[in-house]
Amino acid sequence: MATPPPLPPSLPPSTTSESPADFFASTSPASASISEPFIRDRIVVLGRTQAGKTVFIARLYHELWSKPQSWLSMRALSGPAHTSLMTMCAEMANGRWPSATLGQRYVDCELKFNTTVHRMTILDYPGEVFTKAFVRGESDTDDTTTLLEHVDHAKGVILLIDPKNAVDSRDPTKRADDDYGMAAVVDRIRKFPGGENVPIAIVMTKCDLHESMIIQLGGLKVFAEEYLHWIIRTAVSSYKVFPCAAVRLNRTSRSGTGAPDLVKPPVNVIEPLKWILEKLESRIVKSQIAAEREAQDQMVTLAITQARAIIAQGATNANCVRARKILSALPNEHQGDRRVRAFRAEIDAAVTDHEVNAVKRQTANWLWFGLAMAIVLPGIALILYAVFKQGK
Ligand SMILES: Nc1nc2c(ncn2[C@@H]2O[C@H](COP(=O)(O)OP(=O)(O)OP(=O)(O)O)[C@@H](O)[C@H]2O)c(=O)[nH]1
Ligand SMILES: [Mg+2]
Repeated sequence: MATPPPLPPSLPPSTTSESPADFFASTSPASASISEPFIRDRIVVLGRTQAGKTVFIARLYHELWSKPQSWLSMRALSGPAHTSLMTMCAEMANGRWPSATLGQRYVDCELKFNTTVHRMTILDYPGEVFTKAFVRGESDTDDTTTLLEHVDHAKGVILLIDPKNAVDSRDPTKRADDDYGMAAVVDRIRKFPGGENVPIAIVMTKCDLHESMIIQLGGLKVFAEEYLHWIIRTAVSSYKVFPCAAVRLNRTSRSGTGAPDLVKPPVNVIEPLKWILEKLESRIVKSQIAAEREAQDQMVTLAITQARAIIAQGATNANCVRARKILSALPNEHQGDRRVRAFRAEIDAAVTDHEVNAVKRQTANWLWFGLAMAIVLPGIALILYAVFKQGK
């Protein structure tokens, strides 16, 4: 088996801070989503006509179905969709590329990544629909409405771009699909609710054919900055560029030098999906940690509020013991909490105040008693003296 040609390494996610240009016209969410909150529940694959969508999708599915990894597997949610994807691969194995997609094709799959299950909607539709929706701005036809609805619900996106088209398409209409059209997709995702951080994998297809062209043009990073800059500027962050060869050519095939070869392993077919899933997973973990912190924070707040209410009734010894008991009932990790420590100090101060006040009160009582005695006792003595004198 021939070894795969080395491909340039993928770009690291950008850290550019330029804001996306306010350039694209597509700003209204699709149909039903207008007044509803955006539920981002699917991963979508998009590309212009002949970008390599069908080949990429079929190979991705075939790889994950026939060689499921312990951490990643994929299953079409309908039998006919599964058969269709596997048949396409079988045809490629027999030396035939799939024919151009005619009708719209939406394949719903279930992805299991580690312990999380994701829904993945694969959109394989004729490139014309993409042009209509994102270049011509026709968003009210049936096919474009469905496409836009999927885009508006995307939690991860794979954009497929044939780099050859980006470089030498002399037809500005064709070229617009890849720069203007793709940037419009990204712009739409970023501007709509929850879209700021949707991971966008920019996959350059057919890199087995275009590798030398990319190297000649300065390598992947320079190429991406030169030819994909509108997409990258609009994405701002949370994107990554992958050079991909989904199916390579069999140069010795009897059915022609351009026949597909399914024996050679693909390059970067699973990786874009894995990158998206990792991003999503790390966000789930982060939000779980944040939710846990929030819950613990509330628990501390509640304990302090209860203890404060008790102390407010009077910082007596009994009340202070009760308040301290409430704080001690908090889990160990919260005993060192800044607010708990501060409130303990408050209780101590309240106790001290209470004790000082008690001593003061007692002293004042004794003083009053002394004063009263100083007045009353001489009076009594005088009375007794007067009575005694009269008796004599
Ligand atoms: N060498 C090579 N050629 C590819 C690869 N992927 C696609 N191709 C070529 O590109 C052609 C178009 O690929 P498709 O996957 O059918 O493209 P598509 O985006 O589905 O096109 P439409 O259905 O017309 O929108 C194929 O017939 C192949 O000749 C690849 O990974 N390597
Ligand atoms: Mg197709």
